[in-house]
Amino acid sequence: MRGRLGRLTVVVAALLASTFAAACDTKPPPPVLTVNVADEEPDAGGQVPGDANPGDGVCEITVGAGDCSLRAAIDEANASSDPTNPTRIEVEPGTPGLPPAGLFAGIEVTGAMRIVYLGPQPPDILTEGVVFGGPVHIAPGAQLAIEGMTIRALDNQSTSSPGFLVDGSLLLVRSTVRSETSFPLVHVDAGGQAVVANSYVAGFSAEAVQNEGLVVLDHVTAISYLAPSILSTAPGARSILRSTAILAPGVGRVPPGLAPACAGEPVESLGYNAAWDGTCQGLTSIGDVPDLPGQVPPVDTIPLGTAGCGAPGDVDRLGTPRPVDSDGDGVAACDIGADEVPAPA
Ligand SMILES: [Ca+2]
Ligand SMILES: [Ca+2]
Ligand SMILES: [Ca+2]
Repeated sequence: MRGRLGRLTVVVAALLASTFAAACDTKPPPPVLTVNVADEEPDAGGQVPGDANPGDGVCEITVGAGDCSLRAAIDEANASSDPTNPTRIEVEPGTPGLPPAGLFAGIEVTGAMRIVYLGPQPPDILTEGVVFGGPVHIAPGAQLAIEGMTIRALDNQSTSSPGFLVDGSLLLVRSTVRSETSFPLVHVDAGGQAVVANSYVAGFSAEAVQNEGLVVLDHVTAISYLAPSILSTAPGARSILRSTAILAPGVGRVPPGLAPACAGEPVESLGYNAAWDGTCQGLTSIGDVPDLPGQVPPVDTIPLGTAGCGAPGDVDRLGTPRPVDSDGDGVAACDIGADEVPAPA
């Protein structure tokens, strides 16, 4: 058991290192594209205006105007990014239409980029956030990181695809991402990988995460409403979980549903995971709660210094430093899932 956990820890450490590499390496700063206008609504053909001249290092829909939408920034990054130093796309709070009304149709990611929302997440995640009107496809070899964003994946076109279709690499950090479709929120193909950390992922009437490749969930809260399962793992795929909660709907404002937590192959646990109904095989490591009574994860179950709790930069979905003394017993410890429960008043 210790050897298997050791190897898993190395895998997760390597994947998470890529998450935070920008803060501690000696590379030159990445190119930065700043989004300053909202995306326009798709035309009748589902097309949204993009970058006027991809590859010139400038993000603008109109030559000389500097009007940089998120769509245009992605176009420019696709054409000019360096996979060893991904382009940073900054979305500032107050950008017209972002959030809540930013909307764009299907996106093809072929470069390497990190989209960062610089403001706080909107308070109402059920009605606010950036709207993706179609699938985001991450091509083989491409990298998409998303940090601090609230995203709704809507099925408002003739979409018949997951919110994120991952053949390359997807990284979600401190984000809130949910589907309003009958397709999985995140589908990882064989050869693709997704790392989700300190984030909330919700499927609607399909899986939150449908895994045929490699998936790492670290401090994630995953739910689906009415789905075959919340997390499915195909034969040959690997789902590695740490400090993650797979919950029945009915938590907070989410309406009740019946989605089983897991389907398919057993998950691989690095400890401190919780699932609501006992369907997640493999939750046998320290701190795992495979059949969660009451469907609400217990708080303060991850001791300081364990499983990354309290490590430098350890913050929850909303940016609150961990750990918090969530049960008021005088000892701060980390909670399972995306959010650190505030200290009792
Ligand atoms: Ca350009
Ligand atoms: Ca405590
Ligand atoms: Ca806590």
